[in-house]
Amino acid sequence: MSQEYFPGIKTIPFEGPKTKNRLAFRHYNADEVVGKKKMKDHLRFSMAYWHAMKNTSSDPFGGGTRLRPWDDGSDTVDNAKCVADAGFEFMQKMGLDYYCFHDRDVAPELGDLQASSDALDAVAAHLKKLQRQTGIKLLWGTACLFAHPRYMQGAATSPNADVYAIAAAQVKKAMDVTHMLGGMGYTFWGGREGYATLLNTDMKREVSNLAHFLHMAVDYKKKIGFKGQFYIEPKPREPSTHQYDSDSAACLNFLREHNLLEHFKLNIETNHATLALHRVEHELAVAAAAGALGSIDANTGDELIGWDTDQFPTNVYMTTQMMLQLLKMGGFKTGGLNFDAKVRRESYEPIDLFHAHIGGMDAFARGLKIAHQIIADGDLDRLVKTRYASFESGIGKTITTGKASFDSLEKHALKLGNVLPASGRQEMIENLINDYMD
Ligand code: XUL
Ligand code: CO
Repeated sequence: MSQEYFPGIKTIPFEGPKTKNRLAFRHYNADEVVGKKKMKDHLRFSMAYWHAMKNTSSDPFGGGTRLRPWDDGSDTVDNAKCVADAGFEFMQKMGLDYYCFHDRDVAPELGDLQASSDALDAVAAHLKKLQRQTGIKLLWGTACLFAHPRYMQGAATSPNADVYAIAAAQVKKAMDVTHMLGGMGYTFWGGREGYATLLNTDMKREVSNLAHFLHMAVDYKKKIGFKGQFYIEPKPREPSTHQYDSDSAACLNFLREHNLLEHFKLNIETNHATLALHRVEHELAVAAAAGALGSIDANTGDELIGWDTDQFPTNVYMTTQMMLQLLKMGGFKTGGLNFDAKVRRESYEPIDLFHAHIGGMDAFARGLKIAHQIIADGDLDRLVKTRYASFESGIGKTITTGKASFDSLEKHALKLGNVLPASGRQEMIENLINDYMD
């Protein structure tokens, strides 16, 4: 890393909530211990290569606006290495310990598969060197199976077997590179694995082909000895009308039906949850209940726009609810908080990347501290426990332990008068949570 791509910006320090310095953390103090772990080990922040380094901020109505002095726009290995240098400088200055990439973010897609794979190998060797120099690790890798025109009708759900084969070869290579870089995971996001209209779609065949694809990935993982975690990232639509991996519940059902559940966990993204008309904490809770909450793509949507706007998360109420789910399941094992988020098109200067990540990291640090305090105090937990207390003994326990029958329940019910559950106390509980938000 010879050239400095972010001159004038030093490593972002922790200065506490009273600081006036906009290039400082107010809440994220990497080495501060919360509960039993350091903040950085709870949160495991990651840079999304595609948004931080490659995104130009173009939108459907206009071209890119971003200033990216590290990228000359050429499809060369040399240029890709400059982008990597800038990425590692950025991560070091931000204190981001992990990163995630698509194969085509880090290296150019060239005229044919072999040339693209060779370019990827060349850049991967450079990434390995940068990882060694900085200690930054690869949280997960993935393959871009949605940008090239060949994938216009899907990759592992394409109606064309040759396209399917090229997708498989691309994933094979991306897995090799992820493995070589010591990646802790590998993500499958079904960018176009869905349909535009059912009229031309054999859904049963497409879903079954997708399952075969993932089984082949599991086989290949074993073959090369890759120990990282496989993730599926749910998203209901956009760009497709309907995606097969539409939400946590749909993904879990698909994985179970096709005997894949033991090999996969979910990578939950906030804005995808919103598009599925769920709150992110719902998606996290569904995944966690199945023992399949693996990683998080941290961002947020705009309630008024309704697209996958991938904004940086700043809402502490939301990060608190996310951290409550995460702490309750015992924290990340292989996963982390990957900022799959982009600065607004109007925020086009390199320094805006710093402001954006500082805001996201501070919002999650506050969410972590608040969630930890809520759990430590135990009031919320006690309220929930009390609400379900009737299942801990007597007739309730026979239900919980599977010993009840309609006959035994009828016998019990006939002895009861008019029964009502206790108040849900939603407002009181919301007030309780707000007490922590100062
Ligand atoms: C797209 C999205 C992807 C995945 C990786 O909405 O979230 O960037 O995270 O392919
Ligand atoms: Co994502």
